[in-house]
Amino acid sequence: MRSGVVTFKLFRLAGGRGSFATVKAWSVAGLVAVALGAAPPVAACAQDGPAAPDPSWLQVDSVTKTVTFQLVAGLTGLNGALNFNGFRDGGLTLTVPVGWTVVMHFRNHDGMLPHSAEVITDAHPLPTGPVAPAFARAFTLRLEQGLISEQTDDLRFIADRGGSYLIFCGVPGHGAAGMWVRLEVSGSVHRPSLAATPAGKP
Ligand SMILES: [Cu+2]
Repeated sequence: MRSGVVTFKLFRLAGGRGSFATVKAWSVAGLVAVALGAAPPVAACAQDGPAAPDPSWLQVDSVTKTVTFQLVAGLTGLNGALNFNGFRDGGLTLTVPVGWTVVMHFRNHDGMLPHSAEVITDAHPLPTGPVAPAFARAFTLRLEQGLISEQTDDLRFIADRGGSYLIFCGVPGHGAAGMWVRLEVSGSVHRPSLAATPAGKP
């Protein structure tokens, strides 16, 4: 009966994502899960990206009020690598106190596609390409063309206005396809944090 469960899950995934590569990865994970006697839902969680953000992605200097974030485009194969740090569609939120300096060390880990990043105002619908950044210098070089595999660039800005923002890939079509996570600039927190959050439209 196990194989029946796995087949159902693969079918459901194929309908939801429509990605052959993802389905293939799932089928392997499912078979491994069955072989090990693990429950398929555990494998399902693992395939959706890290269950929790890696603490090493965030460095906090409370003296200079600077938060440094390792922002990695295409860290995993999730969503055809259209993800930041393995999260898509707002599934990761960086929260910083108002007035802090934010440094994002951007790196493109995707071996196939170019990517970029910019901080933009939360928008409906999502832009189809680059838009004006919400803060000065809150964008990478070659915002529209993207940086190629293993290229890096830094975003550096002062989060001087509270609100809800998106960390968005400016390469046409990527952001709208889910390549964005969230930045919250809050007047009611005293320390930056990074957390998995419900994925969905902004
Ligand atoms: Cu991209």
